[in-house]
Amino acid sequence: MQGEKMYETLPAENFLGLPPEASDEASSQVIVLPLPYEGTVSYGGGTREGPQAIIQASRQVELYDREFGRELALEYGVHTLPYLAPDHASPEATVDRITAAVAELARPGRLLVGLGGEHTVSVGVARGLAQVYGTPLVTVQWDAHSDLRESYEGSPYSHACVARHFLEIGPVFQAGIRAISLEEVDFIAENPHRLQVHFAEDIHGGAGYLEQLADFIAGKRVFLTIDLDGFDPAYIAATGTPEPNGMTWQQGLALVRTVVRHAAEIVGFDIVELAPIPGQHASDFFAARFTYKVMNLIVESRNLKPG
Ligand SMILES: [Mn+2]
Repeated sequence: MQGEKMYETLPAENFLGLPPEASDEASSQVIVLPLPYEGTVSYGGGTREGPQAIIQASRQVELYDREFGRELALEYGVHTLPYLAPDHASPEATVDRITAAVAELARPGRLLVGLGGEHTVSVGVARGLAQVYGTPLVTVQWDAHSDLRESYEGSPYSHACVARHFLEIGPVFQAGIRAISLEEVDFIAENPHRLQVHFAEDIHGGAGYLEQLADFIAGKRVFLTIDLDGFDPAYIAATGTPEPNGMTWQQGLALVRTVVRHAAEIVGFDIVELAPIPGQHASDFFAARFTYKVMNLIVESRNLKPG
């Protein structure tokens, strides 16, 4: 919008609280884009505070990753950008702004990480990545909700509709789902070739869904979108729409490991829907630590792959 700033202030700390030599823009392999947007939230509010809470909590995360035996972030570098200002004209205008920013920032060899914000921000992240890497771009969505409504509370850019937009750029694989409408169930039945939905009870029951995920993404470029309400409220209470019978840390990492192993490349990921609860740090810290772990898995696998 005219006269409105594209970016707001820099976060007080960068992600992980890294020293300048491990967080400068030129040499960092990972770039963090904070997206404090909250416009169509339907239940609990507060997602606009999500990026700040994740960055603040990330300062307490150990840089040493026991799986790899190294302080990985100091090797690959993580640059944190200023907060991208929402465009208050409409949700669509904000999505357009995020799309433009991501298209400018993403490039081969650099991992783009979005920190939401409500899930609507992911539409901009996915579109921006698709502009840089081309289509089809497969979306893997970790979520309690299918987000497949055509429109919700008057807006096709509601957080309840994001997966419809992911489908515009490629097939979609969803896992952890446990809250869904009749309209969405019908839509899933009508779109078996480009949409796979795996429900929480099937994953808890040990169904072999990771093999189906591996097949779905084999050799493809992937955008990974992690709605924190995919996890159980016991671990992440601070989301706008918490749903019982959710997923564990280990189940989340199993999904990420499968994508890392079988996709051609994860070109970007985002972590969305944290709505921090003052005085309760556990959700913020879980989000920060999971974000760092996903970064480590993706960057390490990239640096191991030839070419
Ligand atoms: Mn959700």
